[in-house]
Amino acid sequence: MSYCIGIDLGGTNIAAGIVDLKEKRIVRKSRIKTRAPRPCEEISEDIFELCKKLVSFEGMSLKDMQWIGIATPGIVKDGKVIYANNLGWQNAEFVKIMHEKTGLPVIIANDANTAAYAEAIWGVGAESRTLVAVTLGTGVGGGIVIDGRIWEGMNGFAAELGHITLDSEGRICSCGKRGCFEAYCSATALVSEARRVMHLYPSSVMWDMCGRDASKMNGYIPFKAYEQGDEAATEVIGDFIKYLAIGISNIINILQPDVLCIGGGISAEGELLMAPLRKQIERISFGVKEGRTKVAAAKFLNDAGIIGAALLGKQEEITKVKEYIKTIIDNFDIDGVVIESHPYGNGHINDTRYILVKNGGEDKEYILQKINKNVFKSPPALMENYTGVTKFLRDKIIKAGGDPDRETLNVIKTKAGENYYLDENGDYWRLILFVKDSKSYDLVERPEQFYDSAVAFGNFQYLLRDYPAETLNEIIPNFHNTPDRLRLFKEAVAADVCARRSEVEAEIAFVLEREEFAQTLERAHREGRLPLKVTHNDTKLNNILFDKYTDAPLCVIDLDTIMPGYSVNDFGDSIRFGATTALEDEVDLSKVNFDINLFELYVKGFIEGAKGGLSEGELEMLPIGAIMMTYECGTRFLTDYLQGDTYFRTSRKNHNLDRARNQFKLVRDMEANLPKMHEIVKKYSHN
Ligand code: ADP
Ligand code: GN1
Ligand code: MG
Repeated sequence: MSYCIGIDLGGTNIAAGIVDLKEKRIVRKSRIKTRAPRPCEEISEDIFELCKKLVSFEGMSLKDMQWIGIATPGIVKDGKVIYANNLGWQNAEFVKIMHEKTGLPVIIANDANTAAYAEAIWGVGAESRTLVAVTLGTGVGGGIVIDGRIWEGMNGFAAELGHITLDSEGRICSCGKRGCFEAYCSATALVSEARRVMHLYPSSVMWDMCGRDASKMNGYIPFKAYEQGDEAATEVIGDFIKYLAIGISNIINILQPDVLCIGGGISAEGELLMAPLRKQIERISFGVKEGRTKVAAAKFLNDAGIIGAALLGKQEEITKVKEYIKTIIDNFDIDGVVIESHPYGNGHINDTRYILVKNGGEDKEYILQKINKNVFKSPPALMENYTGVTKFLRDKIIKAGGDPDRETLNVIKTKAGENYYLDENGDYWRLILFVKDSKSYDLVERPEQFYDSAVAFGNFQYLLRDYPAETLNEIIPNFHNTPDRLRLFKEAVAADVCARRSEVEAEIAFVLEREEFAQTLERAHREGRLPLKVTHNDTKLNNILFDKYTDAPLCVIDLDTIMPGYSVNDFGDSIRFGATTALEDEVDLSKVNFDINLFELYVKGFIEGAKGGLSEGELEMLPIGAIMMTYECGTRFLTDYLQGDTYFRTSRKNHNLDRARNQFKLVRDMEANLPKMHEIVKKYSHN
């Protein structure tokens, strides 16, 4: 059961949504008028009715919901709304009343805090420890999230960031004080400043933009006019950004959060606002180049309230998981205490977490992974390969004078001397060193990056050329045996366990039309034209780490599937994921195109990296490898879709289907480009 309800209670409207926590989406939402001020009991009754209606529309009942989370205006403490001016509430027992009506766990939080929580858990702060959100709306709201929990302060008044003072003799604020952040940086303040300044500039384009009627001014017009170079707007926006930078720098100087998120309608201005803002913040806040707070626009606009409210119930769960992770780490042979852990990366298979351990004054970073038992039937056999290969690489890297802690993965042993830990639930965990100052990419950002990754993967294969292949366990039999994948696909189509077949007849036909093609590499192998080598078998771009600062390629990771395989498949898997103009799960297929220039760069890099290790036959079959891996991966996504999404991690409805369609679009593109691909490979094969 992965559903819960999120309520966004506002002074004007009450919005409610059923949220699917697994697929990370709002399943259905609805809205009624608040008609405030009214007593808590009355408004609660309306919310209760709204919730009942909402679930019945989806053919469910309240019992199917895990909890109800509510974002409310006002000051919140211990389940009570201490004070909410626009609702007319004082010391309202909101949680108690709602719980009595619904029988469900009810969690409430202040609305700005809730919006911050949405960003901290699913939004721009999803992989960070601390997030501060500043919401620029009618007022300036604030929210602070630390270690997966909202920081309310000892009395519930924390994070009222709109009322930090920027100028004690400045503009009057709605709270009665002078010079509050809110009096300079709310949308309201922006609009009234634009009106004031506009009157000093009769020729400003803002006049036309608001139909010569100053009362029609809104928060977007000054930005639009600023973009056009309008003098009055430049003055207004200049001041706005100046004060925003001061307010934010004050917050950064106190907390140094990982992420400072800017929300509210104005955040929709994107880089027009963010670029100059970041520059000024860098100038006036404390910090060093390598470790600055990330200042980012919010991910959720209108739905932040519902989503954040729904996520409130996760606070307890997140705390529990963090505690459990500490007990897992205790079993590994390291010193110090875990001070931070959170989900990390975009892998589709394992549960990957970032771990920060403090030992005295020293910080150490690790990656903890729960090995996917559904995918890997024998984690101990897998870990035998994993440690064998990493030791082998470590020795070679040391001999070559490299940095073995950053150029390969390093497995930390358990206190019992094992290379994995088996917990009481039967789950297998491994701890590896976090490659310091590294990051991975899901899409090529600079073409050279793709070339670098090609050299790295080519070289990886070269380094393993003398690895004793006979000592490797076969982790997933027939992993890249495309005809066998086709067999499993046909079984899934015939079984059609989720009754999804009829929606995907076109995709099924696409796969079957290429049944003959699917045999190509296996046939070449049988005929002695394609040798088995020690290969990586999962060579997508996000399985390489780059230096966070210099962007130099560092380390090939995700060594779970190292097995005997075909070099052309390692080549091909990189192409399917990287030589494209869109992410692997992009839904808009007009954005998904095979990029022949990236293909060329990869060919060049891979051949160089392999240092002459590729035979004539292998070189010739590189383009086929690219089409084969794309076709095979698309087929695997479609198989998983038909089987009910049990293999690849999904985070939305139809995720696997979207991925399959995306891959098939690339297959078509590559097929059309096959002669050109062959030419390119020829060009680099003779060097
Ligand atoms: P999966 O099999 O689920 O893809 P990976 O082993 O590839 O799991 O890990 C998922 C992500 O975690 C990677 O794409 C990478 O971003 C990050 N990651 C994994 N190992 C490390 C490491 N040692 N140091 C830094 N980041 C890592
Ligand atoms: C999986 O583990 P990850 O996310 O790096 C999968 C690959 C697929 C890939 C598709 C063990 O890779 O085979 O090509 O997703 N890994 C396994 O993105 O099945
Ligand atoms: Mg991976």
